[in-house]
Amino acid sequence: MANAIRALAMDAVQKAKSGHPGMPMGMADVATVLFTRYLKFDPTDPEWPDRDRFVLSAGHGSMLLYAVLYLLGVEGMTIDEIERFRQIDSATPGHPEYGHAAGVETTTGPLGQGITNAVGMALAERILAAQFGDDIVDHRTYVIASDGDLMEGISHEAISIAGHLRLNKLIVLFDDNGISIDGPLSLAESGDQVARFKAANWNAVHVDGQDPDAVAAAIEAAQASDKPTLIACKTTIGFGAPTKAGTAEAHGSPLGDDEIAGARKALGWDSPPFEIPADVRDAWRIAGLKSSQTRKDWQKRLASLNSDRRGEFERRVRGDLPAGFAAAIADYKRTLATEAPTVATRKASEMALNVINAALPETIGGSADLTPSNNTRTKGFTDIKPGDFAGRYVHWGVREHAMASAMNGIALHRGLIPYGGTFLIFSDYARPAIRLSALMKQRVIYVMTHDSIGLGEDGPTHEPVEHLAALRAIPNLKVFRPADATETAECWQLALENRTGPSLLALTRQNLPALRREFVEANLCARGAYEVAAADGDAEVSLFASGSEVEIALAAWQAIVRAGHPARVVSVPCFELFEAESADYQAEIVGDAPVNVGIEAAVRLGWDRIIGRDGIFVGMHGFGASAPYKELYQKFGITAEAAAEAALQRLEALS
Ligand SMILES: Cc1ncc(C[n+]2csc(CCOP(=O)(O)OP(=O)(O)O)c2C)c(N)n1
Repeated sequence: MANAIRALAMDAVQKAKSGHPGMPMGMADVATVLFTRYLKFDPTDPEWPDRDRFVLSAGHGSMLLYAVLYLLGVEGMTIDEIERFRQIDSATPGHPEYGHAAGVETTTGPLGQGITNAVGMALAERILAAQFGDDIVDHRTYVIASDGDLMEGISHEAISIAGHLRLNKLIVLFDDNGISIDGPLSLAESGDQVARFKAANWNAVHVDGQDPDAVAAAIEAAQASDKPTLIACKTTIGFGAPTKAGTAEAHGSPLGDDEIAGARKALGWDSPPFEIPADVRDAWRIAGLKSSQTRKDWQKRLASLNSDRRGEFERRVRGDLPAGFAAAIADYKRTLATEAPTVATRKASEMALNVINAALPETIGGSADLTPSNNTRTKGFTDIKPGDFAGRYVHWGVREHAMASAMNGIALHRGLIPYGGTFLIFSDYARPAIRLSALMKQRVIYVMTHDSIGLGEDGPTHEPVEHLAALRAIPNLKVFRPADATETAECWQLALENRTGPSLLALTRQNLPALRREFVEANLCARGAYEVAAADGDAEVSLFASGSEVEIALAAWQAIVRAGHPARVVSVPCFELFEAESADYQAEIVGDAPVNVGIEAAVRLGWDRIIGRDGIFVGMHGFGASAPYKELYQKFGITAEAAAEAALQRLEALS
């Protein structure tokens, strides 16, 4: 049965003229033991909520996963798709991508992400079990990880948080083959992974990965462990290939016709490419049926819940927000309109979260050790602790990258909506995972405070300048920068309602006055940009700003109007939503004033799309500095006076 994986992998890579045969051939025995004997998975219902999750963290070995899904009989994973490995619009892309084929639980390929997604999945399982009971939620998360996964820095973050939280239903099968791309691992690594995992509070063992019984015994021991488990499986990369096995040459290129012929001989496999002997295929298909009764029993247990509980579980898995959520936000906005608080948007975010977390039992908050700064922990929240998953707040520790990647795992698991905080500057430390949230279209919400030089005294190491532009460049990520408490509530609503991608809220440390003082039921941030001050007559100047700079734009507007020139102000809380609007709406909001001014305490990149190449930009041109924030705004010339003066000078030059 394992040779079926090997044959499909080497033949598909050969046909595609690219790909990675070595890992699937080396790990074929381990995968066969796992999928045919232990993984709780039903090919006829691959989305079954209580299935075990399997993550191929070493995503370059994607043919291992595709071969197994085909052999088990997962709908859509046909032999044609295997033959179309790595071809356009196939279900079998170069690295596994979420959404192309049933049974692919997450997108992997950037090493270290998969194992960290799996930590999030294992955590989500425990949280949901605490909420719905073990009768409804009780599954494991298995990972195949490679040397590369474990060399990546993110793996340190992932294993330490998993060990700390005692995620004992997480089982990592490590392909301990001693080979990476450049050659033997000894070129760049001399650590002891088993010792490392043990030090991180894991159970960790060595096994012979080519011995199915040894692998099975290790999995059974792992299932009984009260800690997460690493099983270091000693394997031979490219197992069966006569000259390339055990060498880096088997890693990432087709073996070639002669080598494949030799491997067929060595493995005793005489079927032609893409043909699986009937007895082997039948054995796989029968193994695929093993969880069918378990799934039916689970469905009976779900059906026997009272209708409210069942309805709630099903709603959570579908990802619908509860009825009444929009009304709760509207009520809250009504209060804000009366109270008109002057608050930092990070504080406004906490205020919004108090309403949101009360209305949505599915939110799971957290922060990478900046809870009091990010304001992410709300009234009534209790902490998730080692072995105790009844709370709704995760202290991720100083692990931004793992927080983001594990939040992807939580979102992919279904049933929960994760949000997590850090400083906007440290979005760089989480960026590879943020990009994957966007690629995988997952509802993950990033709460990023201290969003400009407005953070002040901490200085240029902590002051983002290029980050908004860099984040706006990620396709399918919505970057929100609200200007007051009402906009913050609206942006939170939009983030939660955005079911097909991540959102990031960039929030201030410094206080901001209330911009919106009248209740408007509609979510004005939903179109990305809207007029907050109109011109009296034909505008000569249009001022555009986001977040904390809207206040500056309004003060500049007053000065320009006082000088006798009609002007208007547009708040731009979300570039991406604005660009999704009709050309008519965009033209109306951009307007046709002879002078456009953009104000944002960040670099100009991206603003030309709104203010035009000849627009005036009032913002940052280099790094920040350390000082009380009002002095920094003066020093860098991001003031109402500077903006008004630049606009008036330009008007004069044009006249
Ligand atoms: C973050 C990241 N860096 C680099 C790569 C490119 N890459 C793919 S596999 C690999 C290492 C291969 O070694 P190993 O992980 O041991 O896999 P094996 O050769 O055993 O299949 C590298 C560097 C990647 N996929 N992700």
